Amino acid sequence: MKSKIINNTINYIDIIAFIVIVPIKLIEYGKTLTSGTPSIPSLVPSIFASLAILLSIGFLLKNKKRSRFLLICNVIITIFILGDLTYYRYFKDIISIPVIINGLMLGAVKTSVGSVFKISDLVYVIDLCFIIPIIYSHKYKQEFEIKRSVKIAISALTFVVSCSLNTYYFYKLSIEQPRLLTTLYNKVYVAKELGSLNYHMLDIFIVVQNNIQKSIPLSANKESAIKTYLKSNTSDTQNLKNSMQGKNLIVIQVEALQQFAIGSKINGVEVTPNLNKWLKSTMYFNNYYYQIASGGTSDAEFMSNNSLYPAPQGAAYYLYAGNEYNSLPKELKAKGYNTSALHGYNQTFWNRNVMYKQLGFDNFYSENNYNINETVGMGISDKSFLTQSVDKLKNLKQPYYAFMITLSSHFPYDDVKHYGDFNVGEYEGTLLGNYLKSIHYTDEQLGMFLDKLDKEGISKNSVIALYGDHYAIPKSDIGELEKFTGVSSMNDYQWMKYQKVPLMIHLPNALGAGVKSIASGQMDLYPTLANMFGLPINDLFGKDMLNSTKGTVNFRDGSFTDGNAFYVATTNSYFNVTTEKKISESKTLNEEKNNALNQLGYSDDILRHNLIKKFNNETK
Ligand code: GP9
Ligand code: MN
Repeated sequence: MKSKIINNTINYIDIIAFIVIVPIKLIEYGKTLTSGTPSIPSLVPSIFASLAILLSIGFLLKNKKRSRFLLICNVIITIFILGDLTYYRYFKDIISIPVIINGLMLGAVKTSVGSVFKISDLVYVIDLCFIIPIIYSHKYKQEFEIKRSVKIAISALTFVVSCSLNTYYFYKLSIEQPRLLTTLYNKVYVAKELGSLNYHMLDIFIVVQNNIQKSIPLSANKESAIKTYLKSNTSDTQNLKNSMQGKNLIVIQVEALQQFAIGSKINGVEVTPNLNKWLKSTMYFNNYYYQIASGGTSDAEFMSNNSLYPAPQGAAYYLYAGNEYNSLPKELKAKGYNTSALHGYNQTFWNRNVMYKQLGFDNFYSENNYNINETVGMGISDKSFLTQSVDKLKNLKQPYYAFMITLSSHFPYDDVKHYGDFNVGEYEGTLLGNYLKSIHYTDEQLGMFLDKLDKEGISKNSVIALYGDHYAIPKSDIGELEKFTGVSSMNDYQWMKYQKVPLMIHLPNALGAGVKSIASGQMDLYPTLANMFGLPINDLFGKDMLNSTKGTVNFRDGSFTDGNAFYVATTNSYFNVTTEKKISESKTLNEEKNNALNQLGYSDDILRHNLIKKFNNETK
């Protein structure tokens, strides 16, 4: 009797694992995405419903075949979980098929991804270590046989019930957040509400659908809606119009430089003394947000040079490197500028070698063109990069546009021995402490670089813009940011508030210097510069920050701010920016939310259908 029970338990170990262990894994994973507070009422039933669909298919198979089928499902789910967790810690997003397709890029960030992979994640594979040998060594001896017709009936019933339940949760989410499921603009929220399995199935479905969509021409109505929007997004400008024509343009994109580092002190010592000093003679945009998606640094570059939104999944630098753009370098080039990109790293990283050509950069000074005589963190030190860059700038034919990207302050900021002796006091040994050390180091090198530009007489004939590319502290380390800022238990808005990056624009003779607090983001850099340099404002989604009264910033996940209210898409909640408290959705806010989604959709269509090329051909 006892051996019969054991035998039957082993016979059905796969089903037991699928009903008990796999749901536990998915719920635990869901908790990580939501910092411990998953939306249990929808997540748990969604998980069971999606698993039940697989179970109902498996149930039709016999013993060994069923065991192996469910085991393969378990293995695939586990791979998704491990991939998602690792990816989430670094990118604050969940992995999607386009990202896997662009996996080569991930190969290049191995060190970063490696540093966010936790050994404790291996707990997710413990069950497999037991189940695999059991299933493969077990001799299936049937103690009782369920009739085929009964099997089919149970299977069909489970399938229908679980499909209906799943459909209900998908429907509920589609009502609560329209367009979320069709665009997947907020992947974390989908996984949080519907579970990882449903999210990945949806992702696969969307990839297939996207490829089909790409091959279907855009409707004339949609195309004209896009044109109408783009036309309406240009306005007559007064302030500084054409004022910088013929001047050089130097844009410095600083790795992970966040707003909260600027002006802050530790034990009375400034974290960024050089930038603090420099910003007194610059226009300082202190309400400027990064708007990147999963393309990280490349998205920041993409937006700053094109004023288009990043791709909803993957990186535009990979997915749309073959498109035509009316980019900043291309328009400056048309005005006789020499255009150069400078970044002392592997030229293929983020597909830059391909994309820079496409964007209209004449030269790309990469790792191959620098003497890698000193490395800090991920590659060439900012000190070496910036020092060698001054010499390169001196030799460029004027007027020029030089687009520079720094590297030393790259996550995980663990090359502390090279960052110098900045004392971070109580933050010593923490991620935030190490980050501040790295930024202090980069600030020192930037100070040296800016001084050299002054001494060489470059500054007086150039516009110099400097901004941070994206966040520095992953959400999983929110506690450290709370401690540093003194804001305990940050709400969703407060977290977003700390996602600002500084933008400083220095004009010759410190023209226009002062703090500008208009709500703005990386989309807005190009239109602002275009006005000063007398460039055409064609097909841009951003605004000229110096000639706009109202600032709106739309984020890739559908969040937005109009300067007064802030909508956080991940939790579908609105906040008053002044009181930092939750508010309810008004008609105007609902319209603004839809406008944001419309703009994201228009930009996506432009990328998907290479519309700028089409628009350019039409106006030729
Ligand atoms: C490397 C650098 C890093 O070239 O730009 O990109 P990131 O990992 O920050 O997206
Ligand atoms: Mn970066």
